[in-house]
Amino acid sequence: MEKDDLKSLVTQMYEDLLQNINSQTEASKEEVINYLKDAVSTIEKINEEEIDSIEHARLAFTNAYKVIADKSITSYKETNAHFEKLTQMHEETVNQCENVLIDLPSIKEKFDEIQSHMSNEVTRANEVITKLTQQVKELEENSNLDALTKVFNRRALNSYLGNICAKKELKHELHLMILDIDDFKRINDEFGHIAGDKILIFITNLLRKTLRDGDKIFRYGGEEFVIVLNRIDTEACKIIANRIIKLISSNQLIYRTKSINVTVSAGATKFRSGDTPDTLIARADKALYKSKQNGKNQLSTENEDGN
Ligand code: GH3
Ligand code: MG
Ligand code: MG
Repeated sequence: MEKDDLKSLVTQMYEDLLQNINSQTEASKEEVINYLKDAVSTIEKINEEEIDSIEHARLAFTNAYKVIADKSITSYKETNAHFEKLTQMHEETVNQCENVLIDLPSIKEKFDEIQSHMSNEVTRANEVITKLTQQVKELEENSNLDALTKVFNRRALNSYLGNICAKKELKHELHLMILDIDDFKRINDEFGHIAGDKILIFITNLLRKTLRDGDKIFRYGGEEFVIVLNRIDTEACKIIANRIIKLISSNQLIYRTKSINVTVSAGATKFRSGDTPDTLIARADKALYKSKQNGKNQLSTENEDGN
């Protein structure tokens, strides 16, 4: 279940509920909310300790969304059942009018009763939807995963680098690389924001396929990614970075019959003892700046030995 799917489901539910004014018992409303709370706590558990297992994190994230969606559907079905009851009440009232003299005041009273049931249900349904939407928002805010691309987000990067830099010394070599999509503003302007989003997903899928399990991918900003490469030397880091750059520039993305060419620039640096997350990122950023200055679609590095 993608975020957009979920949002449209929630919107659809909201619209359906408004149209099919319905009854929703207190118990099942509480049930929905509790279920959503469980989903949020699942997401909160995807923390630094589990950061090594992106598949696990992604699965838990997707499952939590599925839980919300399933519960939304169940709640909607219950709502429909209650609505049927209201319709029956309506019908019974009308049927009572047959074969007897119409007692207008008592009929009016019955319709007023149904009317008041209905408006109560609209209020309740609105409350459920408001809370549901809030839970989805919290789900995303508390997660370590980026909702669009499903790679780790900046919050996860901060905690991951924080842990690394807190160690007295690293037992293995570590390289950090920043990737920035070239001319992304122009691409958005030319092909639209949705095409831009698809490019972000396309690039993360490509990165996932290219990198090893131990490597970490983070969405650092809008069109910037940070990749942490463990247990490789600078030469290998350059080979990997150049492979990624070439793969991206040689793959075309077809969007609504138009083919879009995308390139990325990269900046990489090796971890030094005494580095903080800020110094490490600042060096990779400086290298990235060189790549942009030198014409984009390329890698630059920033290392002590000039490599
Ligand atoms: P440069 O080659 O120098 O990096 O230029 P650029 O256009 O890529 O960089 P700039 O910082 O000027 O613009 C970045 C653009 O990225 C602007 C913003 O609209 C777009 N962007 C950021 N986040 C998203 C997103 O989630 N989706 C889409 N479609 N666009 C995004
Ligand atoms: Mg940028
Ligand atoms: Mg850019």
